[in-house]
Amino acid sequence: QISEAEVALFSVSSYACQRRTTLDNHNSNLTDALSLLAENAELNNEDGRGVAFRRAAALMKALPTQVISMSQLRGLPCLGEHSLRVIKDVLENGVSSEVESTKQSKRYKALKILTGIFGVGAKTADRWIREGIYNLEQLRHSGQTLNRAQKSGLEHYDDLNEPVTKAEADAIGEIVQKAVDSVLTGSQVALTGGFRRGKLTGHDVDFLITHPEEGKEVGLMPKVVAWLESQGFLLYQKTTRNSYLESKDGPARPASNMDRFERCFSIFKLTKGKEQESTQPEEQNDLKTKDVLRPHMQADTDQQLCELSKNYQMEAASHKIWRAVRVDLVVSPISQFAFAVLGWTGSKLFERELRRWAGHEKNMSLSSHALFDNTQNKYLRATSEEEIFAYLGLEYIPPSERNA
Ligand code: 8DG
Ligand code: MN
Ligand code: MN
Repeated sequence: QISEAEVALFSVSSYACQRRTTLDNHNSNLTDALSLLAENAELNNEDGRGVAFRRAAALMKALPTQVISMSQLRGLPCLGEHSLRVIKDVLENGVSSEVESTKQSKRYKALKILTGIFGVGAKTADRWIREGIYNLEQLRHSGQTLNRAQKSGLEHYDDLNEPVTKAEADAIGEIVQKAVDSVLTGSQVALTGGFRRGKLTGHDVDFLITHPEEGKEVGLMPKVVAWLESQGFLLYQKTTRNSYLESKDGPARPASNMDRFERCFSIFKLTKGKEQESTQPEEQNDLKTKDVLRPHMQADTDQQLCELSKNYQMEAASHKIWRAVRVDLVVSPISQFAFAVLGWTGSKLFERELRRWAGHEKNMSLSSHALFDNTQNKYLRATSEEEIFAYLGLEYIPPSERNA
């Protein structure tokens, strides 16, 4: 037993953008529990509750040591009644009963599986569940109409749910750089998202593209995409043009946290590492069932056919020399580049907290395009992230410490 007096109290700022959050987390038992409840809330379109759990999880992530007693949490911000209940449960029982029952619920499992399909959000998954669709098998046989993204997402489901490694991110970075160099010399590519924060894996790879001469970047995305397509690097792409200049409601106040850059959501076809490449010739990738079902193997019953088909799939998967990877490409004019880099580096909660800080504490509006000072009624120009933090009156936090 530790006495009250021996317990170290933490002093932590209330906005995540005032804190340094590295990847080394001393309270993953607590943050895992809170993050799962946050995710569940988001999957059920309960955004307020989702943010509350995210903020609580981020606070626990920022603590310098492991929490062992509730008394250590006295006076800490961001911890609501519900989050405290969950933390108490984990500290006392090793697990949270609410987390355990959520994990086991049929609805949560189905929401996870269905939203694991690229192009499927919480709303679509909810509609499918109400129609009795709980898994991929049922979805495939349901006759539901899928859009282009969802078809691609279903086709590459396993690959896209397999974490992307830093080595894969770098390999894709080289391809994107090559594409950009081929269509407009002098263009620059920056790795953003989780990999810029030092994460070792991610669910996708995020890139920001710009050109040092303002205006040269206009129309760049379609050219980059065309090049990638011509080289066979794209399994799927959807390009959206820049809508920043045409908007009436003012650039610093986008409708949501979606920005208006020219962007491309894509699925890359990435050739696997060299060892595999040299031992597996390309044609083997397109094995048909009949090629794998050796002639002497006769499938007499459906069950045998199913068995053989499973063997084929396993064999085909082991021969596969490429994998599908989600890639986000964004083009920014150089004048907005610092804001774009800051906005696309994340984490999502860090970004949300930066905007909340700007609005509530500084009467400013921050977006991935610009910073507007509502008091002075003017835009504040910046060419680096450091300058933006300075305008906001915040200590500079490097990307590796934005893992809130
Ligand atoms: P992960 O992929 O490694 O799992 O994590 P991540 O890299 O942190 O997450 P992400 O979902 O790829 O998002 C990366 C950053 O990009 C994050 O800060 C949120 C931001 N982002 C979007 N969409 C948009 C958008 O439409 N506008 C802006 N400004 N930022 C966006 O994901
Ligand atoms: Mn990412
Ligand atoms: Mn992304």
